[in-house]
Amino acid sequence: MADSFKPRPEDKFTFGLWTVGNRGRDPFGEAVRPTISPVDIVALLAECGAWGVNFHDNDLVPIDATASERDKIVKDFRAALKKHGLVVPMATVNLFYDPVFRDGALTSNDCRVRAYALQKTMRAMDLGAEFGAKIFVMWGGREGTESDACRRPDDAIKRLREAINSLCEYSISQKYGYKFALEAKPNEPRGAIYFPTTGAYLGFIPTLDHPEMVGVNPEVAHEQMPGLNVLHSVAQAWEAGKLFHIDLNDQETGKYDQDFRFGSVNPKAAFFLVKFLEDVGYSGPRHFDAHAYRTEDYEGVKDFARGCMRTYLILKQKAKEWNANPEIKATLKEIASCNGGPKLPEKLTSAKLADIEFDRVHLAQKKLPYERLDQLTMDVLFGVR
Ligand code: GCO
Ligand code: MN
Ligand code: MN
Repeated sequence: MADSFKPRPEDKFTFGLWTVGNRGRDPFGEAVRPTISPVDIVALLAECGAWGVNFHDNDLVPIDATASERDKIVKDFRAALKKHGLVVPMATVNLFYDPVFRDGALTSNDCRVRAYALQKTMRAMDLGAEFGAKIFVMWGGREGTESDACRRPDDAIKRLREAINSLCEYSISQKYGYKFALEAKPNEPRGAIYFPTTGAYLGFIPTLDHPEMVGVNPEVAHEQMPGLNVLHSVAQAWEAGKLFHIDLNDQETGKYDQDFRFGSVNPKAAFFLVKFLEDVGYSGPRHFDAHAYRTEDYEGVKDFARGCMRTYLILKQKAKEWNANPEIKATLKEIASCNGGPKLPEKLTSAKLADIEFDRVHLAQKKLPYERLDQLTMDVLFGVR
C-alpha cells in the first residue's frame, strides 16, 4: 500500500527553485536556512521523487550576473537536470523583488520601468526556452496599489494587455511555443493587486490579441486568502479550456500568505480539488508553490516536499475509492434523478416550456441527502469505509 504513494514521473510533480530554496526569511526575522544552490536543489528534488523544477529568471541567474556567469550557471544547471533526470516544464519572471518594481512593473506609471519589465520578461522567456519550458507563468506581485490615487486601475489593465500582447508576439517570433498562465492574487505584497481572482483573468483573456495562447494558473492559497472556493475557480478555468497550470499549497482564510504544505490546512478542499483534476483528466504539471515551516532545516524541507506529493497521491487514491463506493454512487444517482411530475420534452424550447405545468410543492419535497453524502465522504477520507 505504502508504495502506491511513491511519486512517479507521470504524476508530473514540480516545485519551484524558490519553494524548496526558501530560506525562511519573513518580515519579522532573518533567514534560518543557508542558501542552497540551484544545482543542489535539483539533487534534493530528485531524491524526493519530483518530476520537474521551475524557476524565476533570478532564482537561477542573479539579476546582476555577467554574460559569462550566466553561461556557466546555465551549463551547470543543465548538467544537474541531466544527471538527475528532471525537466523544466514552466518558467516565470521576477517582476517584484528589485526596488525598480516598487510601484509595479508592466503596469508602472513610468514608461521606462514598463519597457525594462517587458525586456526582463523576454529574457526570462529566452532562459526558460533554453530548458524546454512550454508554460510561462505571469504573477503580477507588484502590479497593484496601496493608494488608488497613484493611477487609474483601467490604465493598469490597458498596460497589462499591451504587455501580454507583445509577449505573445515575441513567443511567436522566436518560435518558443509558450502558453502563458496568468496567476491571480488578491493582495501581498501590495495592499491590493489588480486582477485579484482567477475569474478576473478569465474575463480579461478574451480581450487579448492572442487569447488562445493565454490561460490561467490558479493557486489554492490565493483563492483561499479571501475565502473563495478554489475548486470553483479551477473548474471555471477548466471548463473554459484555460487551466494551463496550477499552484498547489494551503492557506487559512484571512491570514497572511502562508504557503503551507499542500492539504495541510483543509484536506477536504484539497480532496475535492485533486478529485476534480483526476476526474477531468487534467494533464499539466502539479506544481507545489509552497515552502517548509521556518522551524525546519533542509531535512525538514525534504519532509515538506515529500509530504506535498504524498498527500496528493493519497487524495488521488481516496478519489478512486469515493468514485467506486456503492453507497456514494447510489446517493449520487438518487440526487441526479428527476422527481416525477410531467415528462419534459427532449429539447426544451421556450415555446414548449411555456405550456408545461409544474407542481412546485412536489418539486420542493425531493430528498437531498447531502448530510449522508458528506459523512460518506468523511468516512472515505478518515479511512473507515
Ligand atoms: C506568491 C506567488 C508566487 C508565484 C511565482 C510564479 O504568492 O508569491 O504565488 O510564488 O507563483 O512568482 O510566478
Ligand atoms: Mn502564492
Ligand atoms: Mn504561486
